[in-house]
Amino acid sequence: MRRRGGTLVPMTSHVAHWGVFTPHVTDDGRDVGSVTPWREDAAPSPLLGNVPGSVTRRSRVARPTVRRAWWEDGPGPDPRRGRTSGPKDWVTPPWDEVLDRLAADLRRVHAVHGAQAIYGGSYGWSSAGRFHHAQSQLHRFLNVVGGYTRSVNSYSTGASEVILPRVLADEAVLTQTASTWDVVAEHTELLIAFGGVPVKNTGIDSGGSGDHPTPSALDGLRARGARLVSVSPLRDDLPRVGDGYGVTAPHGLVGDSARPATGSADRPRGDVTWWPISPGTDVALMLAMIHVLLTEGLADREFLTTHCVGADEVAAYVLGRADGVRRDPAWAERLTGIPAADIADLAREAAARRTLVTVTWSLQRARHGEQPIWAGLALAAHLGQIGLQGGGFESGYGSMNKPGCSPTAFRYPSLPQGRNPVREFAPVARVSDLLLHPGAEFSYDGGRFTYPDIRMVWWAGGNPFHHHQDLGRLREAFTRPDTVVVSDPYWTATARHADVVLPSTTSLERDDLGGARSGARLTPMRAVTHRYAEARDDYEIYAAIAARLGLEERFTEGRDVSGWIEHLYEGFRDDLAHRRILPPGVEAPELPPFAEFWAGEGLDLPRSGPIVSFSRFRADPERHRLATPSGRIELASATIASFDLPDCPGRPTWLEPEEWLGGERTAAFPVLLVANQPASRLHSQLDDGATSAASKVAGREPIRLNPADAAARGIGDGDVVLVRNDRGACLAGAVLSADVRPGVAQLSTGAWFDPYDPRRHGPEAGEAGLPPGTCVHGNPNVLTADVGTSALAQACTGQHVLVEIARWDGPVPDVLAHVPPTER
Ligand SMILES: Nc1nc2c(c(=O)[nH]1)N[C@H]1C(S)=C(S)[C@@H](COP(=O)(O)OP(=O)(O)OC[C@H]3O[C@@H](n4cnc5c(=O)[nH]c(N)nc54)[C@H](O)[C@@H]3O)O[C@H]1N2
Ligand SMILES: Nc1nc2c(c(=O)[nH]1)N[C@H]1C(S)=C(S)[C@@H](COP(=O)(O)OP(=O)(O)OC[C@H]3O[C@@H](n4cnc5c(=O)[nH]c(N)nc54)[C@H](O)[C@@H]3O)O[C@H]1N2
Ligand SMILES: [Mo]
Repeated sequence: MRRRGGTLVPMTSHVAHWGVFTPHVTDDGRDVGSVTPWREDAAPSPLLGNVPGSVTRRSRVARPTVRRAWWEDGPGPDPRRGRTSGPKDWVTPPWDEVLDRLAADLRRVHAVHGAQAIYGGSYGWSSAGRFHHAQSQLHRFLNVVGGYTRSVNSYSTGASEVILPRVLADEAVLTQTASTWDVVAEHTELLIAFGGVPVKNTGIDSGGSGDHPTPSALDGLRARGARLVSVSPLRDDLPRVGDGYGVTAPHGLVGDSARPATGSADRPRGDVTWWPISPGTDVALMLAMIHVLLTEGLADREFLTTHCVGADEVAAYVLGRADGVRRDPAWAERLTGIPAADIADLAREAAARRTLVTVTWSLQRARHGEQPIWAGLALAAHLGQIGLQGGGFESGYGSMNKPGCSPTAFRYPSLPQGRNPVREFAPVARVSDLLLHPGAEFSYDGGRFTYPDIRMVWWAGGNPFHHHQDLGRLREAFTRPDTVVVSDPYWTATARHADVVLPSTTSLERDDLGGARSGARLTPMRAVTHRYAEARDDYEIYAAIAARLGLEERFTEGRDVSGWIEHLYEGFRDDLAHRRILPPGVEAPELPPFAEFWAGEGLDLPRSGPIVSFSRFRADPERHRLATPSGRIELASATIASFDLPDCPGRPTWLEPEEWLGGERTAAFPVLLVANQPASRLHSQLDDGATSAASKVAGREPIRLNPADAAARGIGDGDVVLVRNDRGACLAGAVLSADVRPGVAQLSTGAWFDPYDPRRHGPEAGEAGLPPGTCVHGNPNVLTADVGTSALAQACTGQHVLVEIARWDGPVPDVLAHVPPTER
């Protein structure tokens, strides 16, 4: 494998989910000292600032590390798992012995319980790079060994992945064929953005692109004088001109100064209106707008008749024909806090102008998360502009550098995962239920299924103690299996809840291929630093275990890492040359042979676009039928109705959630916490990097609250606060901001879970009343509810939770989350 030293390797590109960049390696060749963003990136992500120093950071796992009780007493359920109290609870045997034991344990689980007893769902983002993608590696390995219980759908769009194929189109199709930003910037007159267009999220896409068009597209839209209505509890979900991603890399990025700012203050501001909606009530607002369109004769009857089914059912519900409840603006004002007259005016304006209705993915990450997508689609259908330039409905603008970006016309190469003979599965966000309730039945997408009895959990490239809800319950769930294996480069909270921790390399330490569908570059990712300590590639780890099981040849097919990378590239090149993966009308690009590609900077590939979503369906709904049962947009679904689910009826419906400002729980927990994506990092990744570290307040994750709510509680800017409810508590650092709606607070996800343990953090805070298990760092998932969106999708509901907030005047424990448990 290629190793590099020296100070500067300027022509080497690398790819992270937050972009393409050049890493500048330190003199000793062990780490990255600084980075230069890709020269053609109009808006490089500030997350690049987390990269320098990430190879040798203290939080790296240096060598295979095993929980002493598992090593000495053998596998089995253990209430002490995840509750180790210091270095003496861990042992660090040599790689060979650890791999021997894992091979033996895999044999045991297969022989005694069967392949379905292994949970290989292993959800998570891992890192960019087509070959070393951690889940693909793990899944291929587990398939070679005999299979595993898998997870279905994602935390991102778990509700739309299930409901959208039944009413419109596959989530993936919707994303890939969303109207491109250039079309929107040129044609949209009124943008009604539920959840805003949170530019902070658009530095990211899976695989990483060198192109971030959202900030300039928004500027273009504003410059044209379009009206933008941002419906969101946070004003900055539609950033002011020049605010860009909302955070900056504290030490700057090399080469960044040459770049024009993402917006400039003297550009016209357009007409931006902030509608500070009560979280979780968007459906009411959407239905009330439909009410206005129907009662004032503004609904597009023709479009509803020719392109949709179910409009009558929606009308009956909205007009209250069956139950006498009119879903009109006055009704919606009581639920949403938005004045009725404004709602009515916006509906009229929307009917008169070229209007685009967008919903961010966040809206579905709450109870009944299926409904806002469906109701948003219904609103757009009543406006009748679906399929027109700059009009219609889109999901996920501003959620990622993906919807609205011109996609590459084909798939990139990836590691074949083989076949999984195991039928058992769990919806991804039901992981605690799966581990806690073997044999229990659950509903999903109209079916009834049973959770298998999981004896072994293997996680690579994900961090459930970052991403899952109700972490106290997840801790309990993680005590149930016999064996928990975690591969990660870093000592995440999930690694701390494992029996066997396998130190993986980071992408900077290995060769790979980089590419994202929203970008159009295939990048040779050459290793830039030495490997850290005893870290190994996930591939090598699985190959070594496969060898112990007599399955090495099946796993490796006789290739080493370089062999695989060349094989994947040449296969891709051949597929393109023979047009196997090219849609009609796209010219086949000619790719150089591997050696030439590998020595270069990367290849530009064709992109599709400009795209106007659903334009063909609009032009001819018979010839271009949708993949729904009726071939049309289903504003009501006979299929979903037939499932008879109280929490997901057969048409868009306002259903009161448990965690919202209008409910009974507010008596005890009056503040609605929005737990959204962090502006300063990707999820929990590189939380100890410079951009993320600079965002912390009093060493904790910042919690933003409205000055009035802070004053009522005697909380000042920079104070440490205790955020709590009946599930758990965390400390956080207060930031007062009028950009947050009154009654709402915002605490992003991703601060590494650091449960208070008097043995590690010292007894003082506990004596002052800090409950054990309180996250001293600020992870909101200690508070969130572990319930699905509904019995239809069973998706993540982590975005909203009711809490109370108070100033914490007791001793403040040090955050130990970034210190390996083998040290303290
Ligand atoms: N409350 C609340 N919770 C949420 C959300 C929310 O809105 N609110 N959002 C949800 C969403 S949308 C998502 S996608 C999830 C994200 O949750 P995750 O995807 O689980 O979060 P990450 O921090 O990206 O975890 C990736 C892990 O992979 C590791 N890794 C990186 N490269 C490699 C590698 O090469 N090999 C190995 N073995 N490991 C590697 C990283 O160190 C990191 O620990 O969070 C969800 N959780
Ligand atoms: N910097 C950064 N970017 C990211 C990520 C990251 O971790 N960091 N993660 C990536 C991933 S995996 C995903 S899936 C996407 C997620 O994309 P989203 O889910 O869209 O992102 P969020 O930031 O969770 O939420 C967007 C905004 O929705 C608003 N919102 C919350 N609840 C409501 C509501 O009830 N009604 C309305 N109208 N608005 C509401 C919040 O104020 C929030 O800022 O982001 C991606 N981009
Ligand atoms: Mo996500």
